[in-house]
Amino acid sequence: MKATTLKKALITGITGQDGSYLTKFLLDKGYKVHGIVPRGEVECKGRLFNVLDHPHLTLHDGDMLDGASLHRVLMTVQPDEIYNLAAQSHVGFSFHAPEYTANVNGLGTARLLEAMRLLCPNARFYQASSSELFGNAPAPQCETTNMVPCSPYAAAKLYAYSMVQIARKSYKLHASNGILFNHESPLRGEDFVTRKVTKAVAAIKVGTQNILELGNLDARRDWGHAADYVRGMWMMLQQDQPDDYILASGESHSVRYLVEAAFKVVNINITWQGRFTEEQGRDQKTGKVLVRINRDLYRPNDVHHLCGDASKAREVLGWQPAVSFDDLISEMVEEDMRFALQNKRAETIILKAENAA
Ligand code: NAP
Ligand code: F7E
Repeated sequence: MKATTLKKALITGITGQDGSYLTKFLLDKGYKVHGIVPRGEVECKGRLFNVLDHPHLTLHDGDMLDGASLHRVLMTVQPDEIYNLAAQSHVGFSFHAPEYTANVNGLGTARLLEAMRLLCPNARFYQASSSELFGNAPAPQCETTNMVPCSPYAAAKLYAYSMVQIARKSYKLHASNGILFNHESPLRGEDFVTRKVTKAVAAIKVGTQNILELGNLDARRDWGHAADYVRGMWMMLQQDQPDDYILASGESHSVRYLVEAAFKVVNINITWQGRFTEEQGRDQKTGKVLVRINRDLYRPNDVHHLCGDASKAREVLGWQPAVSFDDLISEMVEEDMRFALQNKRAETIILKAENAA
């Protein structure tokens, strides 16, 4: 019987939200998955907890800031597909660390593309591009919309996006940009607004937090589920020709609406009073203030309205999202409720033990 060789995928940013969903997706498809982990830090692997022992998963030390480490990994693995998900991915933080963000997100991509060109030019390359590239270009945004970055994060991602197109045109590399609109999940980092909200809603419901502080409530985003979006990444690399595609739900909501939707999952109705930085969200039943504005959480420059048109991905790839906004928020709140109850139980046990001592 002829032995079949499994395809090899290499993922940078494997310990992030998308990295963990993509790893599970590719392992289920029968791939051998290799991941690059900066600093080899064990505690960063938390999101991979349910696949860490999988025989087809291998982690390698490597850093987007260190070209030699990327060369070493590519030489060892010789991947068929490369998914470049590694980034300093927080837009707000990029205003505090513009140089670092440019180095990881921008130059890091150039380093990886150059390593691929030299060591495995027949591999296929996916670049995690972002709807932030469009800045405040009018919605809906599609692949031909003007890109006007509003943050150091977006500027660095625009450089990476361009380097992918340059590699494709100059060296005929199979390199594609996925221009992904916001996608979330229970594994979303706690500094991003959806997870910050769902975590706070759960903690407020179980009584371990009193209030949720936010910045710009008027910003509108097109939020989908990470599981749908990693499927789209893979679909792009299965095409004969490389290209750039938007993945989006086509629906947008304000941060204010997100807050209302999340509290509704735990049967709290929020009513709003006051304007601008004086605005407050109260529990309709008790009148208690549960949400207030913190000026420090505003960004020096924000993107007001992102809403994507994913017609090209629908028509060419046959991609469409399966999870609705309401189901996404319910899943996130329910998962955070489980954590919040666990934490509360643990705190009660510790308190009882301390009192008994
Ligand atoms: P994430 O959770 O922040 O994950 C980022 C990953 O990059 C982490 O594993 C992180 O590892 C790794 N990383 C950071 N600096 C690195 C370095 N110097 N070398 C190697 N790895 C490094 O982000 P995500 O939400 O999964 O997003 C994945 C990618 O898609 C990112 O490039 C992001 O910019 C882009 N994107 C995300 C969205 C979205 O809505 N989620 C939308 C569009 C585009 P450590 O945690 O150990 O530092
Ligand atoms: O902010 C507003 C904030 O940080 C969304 C990244 O994955 O998606 C993500 O970037 C909106 C912004 O995501 C708070 O001002 C209000 O208008 O959740 P976010 P993001 O900036 O859209 C894109 C597509 C990426 O590529 C990025 O990698 O919410 N907002 N109050 C707040 N945001 C945060 N984080 N915290 C607040 O307290």
